[in-house]
Amino acid sequence: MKKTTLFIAILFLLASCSQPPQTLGPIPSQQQLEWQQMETYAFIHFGLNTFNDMEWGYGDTPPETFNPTNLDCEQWVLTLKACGMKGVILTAKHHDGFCLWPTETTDYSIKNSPYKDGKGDVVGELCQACRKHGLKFGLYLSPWDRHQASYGSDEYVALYHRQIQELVDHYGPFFEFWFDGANGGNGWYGGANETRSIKAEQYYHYEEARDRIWDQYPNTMIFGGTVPTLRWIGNEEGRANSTCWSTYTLDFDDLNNTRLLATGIADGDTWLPAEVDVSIRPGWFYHENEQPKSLEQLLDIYYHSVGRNANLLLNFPVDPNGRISAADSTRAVEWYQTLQKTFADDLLKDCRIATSDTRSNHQEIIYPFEKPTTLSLLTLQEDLTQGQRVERFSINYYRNGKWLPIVTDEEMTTIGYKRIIRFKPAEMERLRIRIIRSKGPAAVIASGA
Ligand code: FUL
Repeated sequence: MKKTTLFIAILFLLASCSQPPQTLGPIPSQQQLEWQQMETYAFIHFGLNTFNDMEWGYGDTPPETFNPTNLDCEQWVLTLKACGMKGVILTAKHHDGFCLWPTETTDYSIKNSPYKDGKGDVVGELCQACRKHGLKFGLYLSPWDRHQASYGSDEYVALYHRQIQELVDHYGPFFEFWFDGANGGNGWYGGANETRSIKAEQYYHYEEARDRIWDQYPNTMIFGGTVPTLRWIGNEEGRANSTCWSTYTLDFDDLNNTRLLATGIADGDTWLPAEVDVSIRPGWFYHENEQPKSLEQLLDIYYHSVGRNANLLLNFPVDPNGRISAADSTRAVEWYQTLQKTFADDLLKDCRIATSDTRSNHQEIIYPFEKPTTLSLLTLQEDLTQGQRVERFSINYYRNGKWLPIVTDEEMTTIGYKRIIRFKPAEMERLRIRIIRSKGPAAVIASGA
């Protein structure tokens, strides 16, 4: 029997005797499961800000300044594929209101830029490149628009919905659609130069916005607004909490509670898995004086996102030439190859599971090694079709006649889709994983490195 299957079988057996496993609480939809399996995908922040050294354009920057001379969406896609990204989400419109596709809804678009003499369409070009090279495609369309005179009125909401409709009609399918959370404040607003505040929860009619997308592409995951199918992790530093539930409550206040967003809600009534968004550089947009994060920082980000039951949305700021810079692509490929090497060999794969100890009343599994083996990483995964169950576990190793705890800073609480525990390298004769507390019988698989 294959090791992994055996582990599942044993854990169910220990805890549930003859009862088949029951679902406890929310479980993911098929679309949420498939999304979770993507693990890593990219953000691209590109627009007027790129050419004006800004993060949040005010809405009055001239479209003529958008002038990439060497733009190549295939270069983006091939770079992202080389660092293991399964999809890409582009800022079709950021808060400044400038549209990267030739929209009918406003003149504040690529049509009035020198790029391809106004005939360019970055959304379309990236969409094509993704299709050609097999990368999933997604879009970010900022609800907040600092350019539009009508922002704050119903007229603007209708315009925003028309923009969604155009994008759906021309560029789908999308694996994910972002309704960004930054909403209202000061802006140009057609020359008004004022501060406008709205109540996001009601103002944007998010249900209708979502339905426009789902009418044609029902498998699109939704970020933000009042109707999300995934949740923001609550920070932009690349870090989920070590306790990270995929369950939550769909209450608008909770959706803005950064402490809860990082941990999830153990008894939440909705499956709402976490996404960690972070930029490879300090800014979301390109700034010449910024450098990519170090390899160590990127590895920490991976272990603190994918390794803590969250997906990783890693941003690449495209430069004013229209390229992902060599510094960023070199670093990201190095990062991906390091991870590939680290996880190439599963050191548990040849273990014959010989012992399972029920005396403690815990679900547990012991891996005896044929010869002393050094491990420093353990990957655990729950079968999410049964929901997320494990609340506490422990990892021990056997050496010279004694069981010892592994040495790690990680709290050993939740597992979820994937949990990677890094620990001080330890040579061991056996490894023991014990499920100490769980909402029900847990189905967990493990691999080691
Ligand atoms: C935030 C925005 O304000 C930032 O500019 C960036 O787009 C980030 C991903 O989301 O809410």
